Amino acid sequence: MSTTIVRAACPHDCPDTCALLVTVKDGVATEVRGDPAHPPTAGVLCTKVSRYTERTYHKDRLLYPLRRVGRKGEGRFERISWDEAISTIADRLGAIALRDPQAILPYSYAGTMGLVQGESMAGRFFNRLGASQLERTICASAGGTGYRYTVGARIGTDLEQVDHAKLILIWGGNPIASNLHFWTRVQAAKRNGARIIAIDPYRSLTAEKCHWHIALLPGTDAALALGMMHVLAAEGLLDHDYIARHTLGFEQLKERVAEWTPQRTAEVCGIRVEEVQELAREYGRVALAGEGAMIRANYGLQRVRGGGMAARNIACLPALVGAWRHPAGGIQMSTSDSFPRDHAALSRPDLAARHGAPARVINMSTIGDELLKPASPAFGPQIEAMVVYNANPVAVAPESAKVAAGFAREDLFTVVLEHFQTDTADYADIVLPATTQLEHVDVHSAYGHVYMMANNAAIAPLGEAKPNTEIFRLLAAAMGFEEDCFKDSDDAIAASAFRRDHPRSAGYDWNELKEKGWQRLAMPIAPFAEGGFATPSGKCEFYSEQMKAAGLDPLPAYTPPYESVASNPQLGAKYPLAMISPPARNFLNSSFVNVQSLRDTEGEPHLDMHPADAAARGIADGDMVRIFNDRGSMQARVRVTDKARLGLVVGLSIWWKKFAADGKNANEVTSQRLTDMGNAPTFYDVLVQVERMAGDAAAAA
Ligand SMILES: Nc1nc2c(c(=O)[nH]1)N[C@H]1C(S)=C(S)[C@@H](COP(=O)(O)OP(=O)(O)OC[C@H]3O[C@@H](n4cnc5c(=O)[nH]c(N)nc54)[C@H](O)[C@@H]3O)O[C@H]1N2
Ligand SMILES: Nc1nc2c(c(=O)[nH]1)N[C@H]1C(S)=C(S)[C@@H](COP(=O)(O)OP(=O)(O)OC[C@H]3O[C@@H](n4cnc5c(=O)[nH]c(N)nc54)[C@H](O)[C@@H]3O)O[C@H]1N2
Ligand SMILES: [Mo]
Repeated sequence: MSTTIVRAACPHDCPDTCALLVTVKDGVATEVRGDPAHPPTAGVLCTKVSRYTERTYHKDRLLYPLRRVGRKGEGRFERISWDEAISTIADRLGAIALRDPQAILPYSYAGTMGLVQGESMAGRFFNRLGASQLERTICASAGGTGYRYTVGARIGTDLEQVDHAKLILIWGGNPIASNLHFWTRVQAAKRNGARIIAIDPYRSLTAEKCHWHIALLPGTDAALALGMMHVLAAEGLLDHDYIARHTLGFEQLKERVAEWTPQRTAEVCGIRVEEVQELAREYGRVALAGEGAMIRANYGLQRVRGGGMAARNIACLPALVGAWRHPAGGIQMSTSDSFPRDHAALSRPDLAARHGAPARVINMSTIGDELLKPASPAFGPQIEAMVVYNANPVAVAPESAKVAAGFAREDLFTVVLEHFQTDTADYADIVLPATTQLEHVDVHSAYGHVYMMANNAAIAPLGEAKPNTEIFRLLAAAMGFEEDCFKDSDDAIAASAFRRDHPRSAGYDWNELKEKGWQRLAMPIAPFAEGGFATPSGKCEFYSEQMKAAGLDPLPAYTPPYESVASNPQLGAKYPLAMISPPARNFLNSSFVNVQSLRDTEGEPHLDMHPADAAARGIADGDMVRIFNDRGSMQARVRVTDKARLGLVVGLSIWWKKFAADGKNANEVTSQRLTDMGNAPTFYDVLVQVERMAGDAAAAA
């Protein structure tokens, strides 16, 4: 009997990117623990990942290549050999590529965040093929763009400093569910006397545990930040020295925020005037006292029409009050740009050059519309083939009826690389079984801390599963791609992932990282204490020439949602309830929904609804309801609760459609309209109506 401990990294789309210790007994992974020595992980894992072996050894794991025998979406498949699968795919893609390779589209996101199993070999393959490029906007590109315009790069407050903060604004985030290791630090800060404030339309698990919860209307965060800046400027709560040395456009900003009186702000945000004033004063006071005033700006505030501007406005706040001076001050939205990743080496964009003009770009967030477009001079060729990996678009992409209709096209050839028979895999022509993190090698950056992370393979692949890299190697060989890079091993790719010539990752050595498991980048603990922003001016840009050039307002502004009762009264008369569908604690986007113990904890699709909104519709706690708008409908069981503010309904997500009674989820009602910046989706910019389903009695469950 042999027992070993293997160093690994959590691959999931979460800011925490934990260091794992995997216990392997006689070739079987028996336990996954958090590494106590890794400062961000500190020996703790979330419920989902502490049960990782349950997912890896799940009875429904895909273990063999499959060919569809039923209708698209029906989910009937038969086993085929790898040889047959690869030659079928190579023949189909090859024939399409002869006409126009841009009729082929890869579709992937962050099922694994690994740099090797993500965009390395797959990127090389599609670049060499000349396929359409996918614009990967589904999560973070609105806020990322707004933040970059202002601060220059997605760099922010160091997670390990949070314990020392005296004030923490948790703005549009629910860290107990989605950023657990940040929450642990918030608890430490709280014990040291910090005050914690949640800014969220919903009393989330996190908001419930904060000292103060400001329940603004969805999509109004940009206005709240403008109102805060108004108060700071009007009451002289400003760090004039920091402003003079490290910011650009203060005079114009002052003029702009003068319009945003607390009264106007409160009205737009649906909160009290005193809430605007108190929030600004407390923030200014703590920062100007030289104590840590930190903002954790998260994703909840970006998924609306004005999401980019909201992130930008909030990113202006720390510079106004000099909060960046303190290591536990400033703002963290993402630490992603801290990492000197070598994209050119990983995915080899140079391989596309042989095709002449750059390939067209297709936005993943409008995949429903894109799949339904015919060929045209403006669009180019119709999409004839899709290769999906690390993603589940039929469940997660907006306006799902159109997405499903697109995937159901008989003339579309679809390949899905997966661990499980997801809603998307049901539409595949060929399903290929992929390995999980315990079965392959990878290297990771993170977006909530600043450590490079190694993942060693703990066990042999289950069944006939193969790593994504190996699948694209086989496809490349079958299609006659002869470049040497298609023979690189996963270790060779990992060795090229970070730049050795960059001061933050100087001397990066993959073999050393594999052995140690993790390595901190050479990042300062207070990145902008002395300015040095990554913008064109080197300052925090209250006024942005880049935004002006992009046709945007160069100053902080407020863009109302597409769909709100205030911004669209006509639509609001028909569909008076704002709906948001943020992550459920026990799911990770749509991953883990099929792990029985985790699904049992979530129960079934729910809709949280304010008592007055429920009463007005004759809805009682436990009733089944239909949630609908012009795009579609879904069913859920109501929880009557004042966690949802009046006029708001909340459906924690993202359910697999096939586990819902009606085969639908929240994305039936979301729209494909895009944000002001970054071409991102507007998942939380949705109006619906809710009605009790006829014949349904409460307590049916
Ligand atoms: N357990 C778990 N963890 C996850 C994920 C998961 O699915 N499950 N997903 C991962 C991924 S991909 C991401 S992007 C992150 C997302 O995690 P977060 O950054 O926490 O973002 P969301 O979960 O989208 O929303 C967080 C909160 O924002 C609130 N919110 C909604 N609309 C608004 C608004 O207009 N303004 C404000 N201020 N708040 C609003 C919601 O009510 C919710 O409580 O988490 C990651 N971690
Ligand atoms: N209504 C609503 N919709 C949303 C959101 C919301 O809050 N509300 N959130 C949005 C956000 S923030 C995001 S990031 C997206 C997430 O959307 P996706 O990135 O599509 O995330 P998942 O749904 O978790 O699907 C990832 C899939 O990748 C597979 N996978 C994991 N590892 C591997 C691997 O190594 N190889 C292969 N081949 N497959 C692998 C998993 O089994 C899983 O099925 O969803 C978005 N959709
Ligand atoms: Mo995300």
